[in-house]
Formats: sequence, C-alpha cells, structure tokens
Amino acid sequence: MKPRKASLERKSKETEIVAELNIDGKGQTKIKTPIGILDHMLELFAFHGYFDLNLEVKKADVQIDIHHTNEDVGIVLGKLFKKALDEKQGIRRFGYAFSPMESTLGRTVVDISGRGYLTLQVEGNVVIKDQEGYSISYLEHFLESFAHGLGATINVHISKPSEDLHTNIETVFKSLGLALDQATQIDPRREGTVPSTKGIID
Ligand SMILES: [Mn+2]
Repeated sequence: MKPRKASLERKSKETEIVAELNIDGKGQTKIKTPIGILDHMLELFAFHGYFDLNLEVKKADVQIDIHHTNEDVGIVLGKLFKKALDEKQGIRRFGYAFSPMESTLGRTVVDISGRGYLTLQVEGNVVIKDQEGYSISYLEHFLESFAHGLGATINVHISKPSEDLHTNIETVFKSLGLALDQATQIDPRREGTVPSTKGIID
C-alpha cells in the first residue's frame, strides 16, 4: 500500500495555513494556531486517531475575530484527509465512537461518502458558557468546514452537556478522532476496491 500522506498550503486574503498529515501515524502532532483551545483539541483528535498531524497558521486576521481562522483550519484539515485518502480504496468508510468525560458523553458517527454534511445536536437546554474565545457555534462551524473539506457526513451528539465548554468539546474531538480512525482503516476484504455500490466516492 502506498503511504497515505498529504500536505497542503492554503493562502487566502484572510489566512495562510500549512499542514501535513500521515493517516497511518502514531498520533504525533505539531499544531500552532492562534486559537489555543483548538490546538489542544486537534492534539487530542490526532492522538486518539493515530494521525500524525503538523499544522501551522502562518497568518490570520484574528484582529477581526477567530471566525476565518477557525473555518479555514477546518477546511484545510478536511482537504488533507481527502487528499491522503485519494480514491478511498479499501477503506471501511464508516466509523462511530463515544467518548465520556465526567457525566458528558460525546458521540460521533462518520461516513466518508463524498457528501459533506454535518449535524451537531446538543441534548437538553443547558447554557454552555463561551470560553477561551470559543463557543459551541464555533465548534459547529469548524466541524461543518471539516465535513465539507473531507466530503463526509458527520453526525455528532452531546449527551448530558456540561456548562463547561471545554468538557463538551473534548468529548467531541476525542470521539471524532476515534471514529475517523475506524472509517479510514483498511478492510482487507475490500482490498483495492472502493467501498461504494457506485464504484466511486468523489
Ligand atoms: Mn482538556
């Protein structure tokens, strides 16, 4: 099997990002964005997914706010996976995982279907405080950008959400890493073929 690696450089008027990924890695990371909580979450995600990920935001218009940076990191990460998976031969395609933290439970279901779609559902009506400049709506936008960049349907659910944003988000990024690790694994029964009745995933 050829190495499932990719690198990307994305420059826009708003941000400049360089990144490289090895899907079959050891979970080693070097992440540098201006959003501290996102660095922490991307480290957890890659560690639990056994992805080697280097990502650096070289330029960002954070003097406005973190909106563009948060979105563009999501896009780049999604595109990196898409590029490294190439024609997606032999992959399991589906993955799902749960991650508990105290009483909160994050669940992520992934289908690398070619269609970018995100659903994020937070159970109940707990008021989750914004923290470290981040919020649930930034999380949602990040995941949406990632789903579109990758071409995956991603369904995320947070049960018994905490008032603490960090806890909620951490269960999401850990379960996303675990689910994506499963979905990107090679199933020897599919060897050399694309896991779709259509014959392609584009
Ligand atoms: Mn943490």
